[in-house]
Amino acid sequence: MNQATFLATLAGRPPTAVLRLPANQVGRDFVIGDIHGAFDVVYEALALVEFDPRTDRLFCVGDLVDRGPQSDHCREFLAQDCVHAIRGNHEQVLLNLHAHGKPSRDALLAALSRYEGEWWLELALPDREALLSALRCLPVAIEVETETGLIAMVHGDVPSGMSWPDFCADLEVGRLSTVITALEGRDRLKTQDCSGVAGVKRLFVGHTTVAGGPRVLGNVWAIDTGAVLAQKRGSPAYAATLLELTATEADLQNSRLSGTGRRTRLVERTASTHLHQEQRGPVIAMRA
Ligand SMILES: [Mn+2]
Repeated sequence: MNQATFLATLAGRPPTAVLRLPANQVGRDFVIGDIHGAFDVVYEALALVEFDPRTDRLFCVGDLVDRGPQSDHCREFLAQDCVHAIRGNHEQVLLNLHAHGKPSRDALLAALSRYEGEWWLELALPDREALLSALRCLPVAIEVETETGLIAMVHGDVPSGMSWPDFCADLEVGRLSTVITALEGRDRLKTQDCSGVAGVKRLFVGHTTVAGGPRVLGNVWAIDTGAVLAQKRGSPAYAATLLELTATEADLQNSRLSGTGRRTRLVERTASTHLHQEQRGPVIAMRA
């Protein structure tokens, strides 16, 4: 996405650039890496941790669509109260394409082929409109209060050396260079920059697929561990990663691969896993 293309999206700026949420007093908070249409892997992971949609929350670091087989489930997924997602560059591409009404067929085909988004063509027009409305509401970043401090997430990156409060201030005024880094930056991963992000306890990012589990760089955890690749290829190097927000590095070392073909990596807080067991009661599946 070049800057000229991106300018079109200023019309599609989210009503809330940075979503700020209070601590979850009644359940657990989880975050999952890029989904890319692999929703059955997500539901499998949630079942493995006995996710309770009445009390638990699921955060997503963006790129819910394209590449995988179930992108058309995105709207139904986002409509669940327990799901809190930010936008990734793939969502932004769809918004860009439709920023000025119906795109030309050529523009649509070129972008969809580049981003493996051909599923879009199969959607009925009202469903496209409904999904675009949902995507427009996705914030660029989320921050959540936890008992260990403020935990944040963004799809791409925070510019190197920029603090979290400065980053949020930029997003709120729509500063283009910062928004682009938020959606598709990956310099920190490329350069293995461990300097971290000041002003926040931990930052989760997606966008850059890492093999062999999450990568920790300072207080930044890169958690796009290739859910869709696990689903499509069954390669042991890739798995969907579902973690409790406050999991520790020790928990990460003790994470386990589970589920069909061991395509899910679960990182649960050993100390808190059973803390709310009695309160949770019977588990309700998010989807039949
Ligand atoms: Mn991405």
